[in-house]
Amino acid sequence: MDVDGLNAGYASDLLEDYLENPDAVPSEWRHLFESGESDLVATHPGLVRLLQTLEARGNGQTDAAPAPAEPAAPPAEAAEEVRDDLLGGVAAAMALVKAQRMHGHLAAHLDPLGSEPPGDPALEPERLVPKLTPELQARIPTSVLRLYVPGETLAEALPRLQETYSGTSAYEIEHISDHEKRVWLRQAIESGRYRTPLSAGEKKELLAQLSRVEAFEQYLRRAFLGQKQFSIEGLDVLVPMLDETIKLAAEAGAHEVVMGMAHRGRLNVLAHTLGLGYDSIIREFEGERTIEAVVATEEGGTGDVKYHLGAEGTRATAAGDITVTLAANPSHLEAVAPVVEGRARAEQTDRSTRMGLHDPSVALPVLIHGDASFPGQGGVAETLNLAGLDGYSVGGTLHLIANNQVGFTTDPMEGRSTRYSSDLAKGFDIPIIHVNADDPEAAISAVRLALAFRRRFESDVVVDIVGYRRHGHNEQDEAAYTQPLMATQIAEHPTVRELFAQQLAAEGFVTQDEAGSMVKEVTDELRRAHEALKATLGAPRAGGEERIPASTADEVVTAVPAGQLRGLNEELLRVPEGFEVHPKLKGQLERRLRTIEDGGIDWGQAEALAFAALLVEGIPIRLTGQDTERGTFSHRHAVLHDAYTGETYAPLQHLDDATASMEIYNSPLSEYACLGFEYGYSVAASEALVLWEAQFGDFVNGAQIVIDQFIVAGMAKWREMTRLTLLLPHGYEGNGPEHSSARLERFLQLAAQENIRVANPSTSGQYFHLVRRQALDPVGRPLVIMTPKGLLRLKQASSTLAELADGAFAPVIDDPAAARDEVTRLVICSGKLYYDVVGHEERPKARSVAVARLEQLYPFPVEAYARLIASYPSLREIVWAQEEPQNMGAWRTIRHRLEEPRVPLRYVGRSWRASPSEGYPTAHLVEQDRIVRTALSG
Ligand SMILES: Cc1ncc(C[n+]2csc(CCOP(=O)(O)OP(=O)(O)O)c2C)c(N)n1
Repeated sequence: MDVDGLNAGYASDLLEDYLENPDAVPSEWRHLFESGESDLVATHPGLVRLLQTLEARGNGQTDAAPAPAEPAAPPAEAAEEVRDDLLGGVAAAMALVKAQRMHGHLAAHLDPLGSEPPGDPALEPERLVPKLTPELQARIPTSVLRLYVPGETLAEALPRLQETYSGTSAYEIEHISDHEKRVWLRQAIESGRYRTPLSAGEKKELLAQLSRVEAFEQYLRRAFLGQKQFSIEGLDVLVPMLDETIKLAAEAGAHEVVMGMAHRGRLNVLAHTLGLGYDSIIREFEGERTIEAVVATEEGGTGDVKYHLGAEGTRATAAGDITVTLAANPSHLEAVAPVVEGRARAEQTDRSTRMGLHDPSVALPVLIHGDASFPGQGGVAETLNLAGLDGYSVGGTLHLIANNQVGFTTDPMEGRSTRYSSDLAKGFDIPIIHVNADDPEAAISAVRLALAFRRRFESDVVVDIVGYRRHGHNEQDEAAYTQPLMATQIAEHPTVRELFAQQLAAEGFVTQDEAGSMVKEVTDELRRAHEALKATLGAPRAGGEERIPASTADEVVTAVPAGQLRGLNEELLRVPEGFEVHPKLKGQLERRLRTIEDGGIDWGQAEALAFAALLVEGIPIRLTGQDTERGTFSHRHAVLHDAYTGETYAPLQHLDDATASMEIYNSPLSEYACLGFEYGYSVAASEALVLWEAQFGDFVNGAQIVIDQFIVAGMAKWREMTRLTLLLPHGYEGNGPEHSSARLERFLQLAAQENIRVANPSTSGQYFHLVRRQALDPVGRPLVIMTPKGLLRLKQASSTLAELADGAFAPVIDDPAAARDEVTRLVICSGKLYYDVVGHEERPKARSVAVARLEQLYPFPVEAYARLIASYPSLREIVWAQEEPQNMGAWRTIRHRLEEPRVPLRYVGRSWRASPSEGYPTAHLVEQDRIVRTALSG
């Protein structure tokens, strides 16, 4: 192989690649480097240093002779023989070191049940070329190998290296594309900086924690036979790991640890990590609700099963008190992941500054995943993708995979296509630490390393805790039906507490008696709590149920004085000196100076004014969504781009009198994680107006779990208050089955007990008042707005300054031109269809027809509607007109509200359809025309 001339540069690049990762170069090059026959290898600075050391040693000098600062020329014939023998050996040693770092995990003893690791030929010194025999190993000094484990020669260092990378912990770090992170991790791992042995006191405390964990699970199982507790046993070490996490977070100055997890081990975490009293957990088992029952207006909420409830606790640490929250969680695995991230982000954001100051050190997010869920649920990938984005980063999340090597009854080989549950994280440059759950000291070290990395690089970290599941999926399941071999093995396997007690007894830290009494103490404590509780069961408890405040939306003043709006309008057009807005856009924006005086305030302008007024009133705003900064339909332009430099400027972040933050970000192309994130943010920041915008309303169904499980039900299940606002472009404009419908019917079907508000405003002024009402109403509720597309700039849908400066959001808009006494048919519609009806050629002829708009669909404006009907004395017919098919839109859910005993009600709209809209624009026009004609005269 020619490594001279033109090829030399290429070859030396390859050598560097090889030294970094032997597998990264074609095999013929690998063989060349490992053969020791290449001049290139002989001239490599690191190798040259080695040869000089060896020469010096040959000349009787010491090993400690300093290496030259600059690489010297290759030594001449004197080193020839040594080179033949050693150069290849060194290259092989380097390959071995790289292999340990990259593949050491394949030989690691991660499985508490003792399955044999697969190993890898690259890890075997005897199989390398040349063979790294013990003699050769003893001649290779570690100084040239860039190793951080102790040892002067490879022979001394290799066992340490193997122990480090292939022990009961293992690491996957070499996939990380950032050199600094890789080197930091190698140093941290190999130096053992985070593996300092626990002190005697710490060891005893660790045993005490494991005793608490075990005694708790065993007590509940015996006391409440067959009740679901989703036992943690087999992954007991998770609890001490969380304790270490909390301690380290407090030491690093965090005020809060925000956690999310599923069912597995949750009760144990509630008791021991959050500090919920044993009595409250036992009460749940006894069938009483401890989290005070949720009362949504009249009937009350549903509450939730015990292993879904959230909680908040305060933990005292040497560094001070720290709040620990566990987010309430639906059964839908991993759905809580983005919610936790959003909550953490809210905690980390100072919303009293105009841009929102973000300090990730304030709160640490911790997510506990299942080993089947982590690779299986797509929301995990969406969530991981948020980590590095400006609008979403939380300074790194600690991910703990509670890996019990089974998902319900599904084995890993049926549940994922990758070796490890954690492999997804590799694509996000996240370091992965695997640890055997039966080695509690290694598990504590894993947390220490993980958090040190997070702190240093503000990056996510994954710790894959490999354990087992001592019982079935829950306490009603028999594991041996489906995993018989594993179940037998587990039945014979001592608990981690037993193993650790034996270890500490052997090391002389505790006696077996002391270890036994640790368990007994906890069992006694549980028994006492249970007895005391039994005596109180059934008795009325103090405090009672706190009612959820009813909506006060009608009382909110949303109008803004005209003078103030004029001033804000001008400020919103202000850009820094020298900032060049695109010439075409500049003209469009400057038009806003005229419309504020002459009328024609369109959607984008009304929104900007609503936001600006809120910001000066001290209400923080966060708006995200795909392409939201500009607006999908190019109507918003909240973030301007200098036409020549590309620099950005958001006038809403520079208002003179603003006292609250305006966060605005384009989101990544995700609905599920992004909406979950905003839900979490909005719950933690209940004073803020948090809006999420779909590109087209259709796409919101990618986030259906967030809607069903959190947004509409969070209050009833967990009493979570949010004023999260969804902007969903909706309306039939001939764009086909998608891009037409935001699935209004779904929201209306989910609406009950005033859990959400659903509106379809038809003018920019209505939108202005609606948004402001949503932000200013002291009682927060989620709001779903069907937002328009064509109406964004439609003259008739625009408003005047007076309409913003007076008035309020009207849930129903009457026909302004109706000849009241003559009207026999009242057409009621919502949103954009109104303009199709009133703009139709048939409209002037239909004098006996009035056309009213229903602007708020839920809560249905019962009184306003009754007044509307009563105001038409000659009414003989009410027509509900909608664009959507009969099985979609509002019809089926509000029909009973529209019914009026004296006047027949009729449906006009598309027929029952499997798909929301026609695929052909011409077919759309025909259908739209038919609907309008029928409404007016059919
Ligand atoms: C989205 C979703 N799909 C299916 C289920 C039903 N389910 C409950 S637990 C479980 C297995 C979970 O396995 P894993 O993530 O490994 O956690 P483990 O129960 O083993 O701790 C499944 C499939 C669910 N809860 N959520």
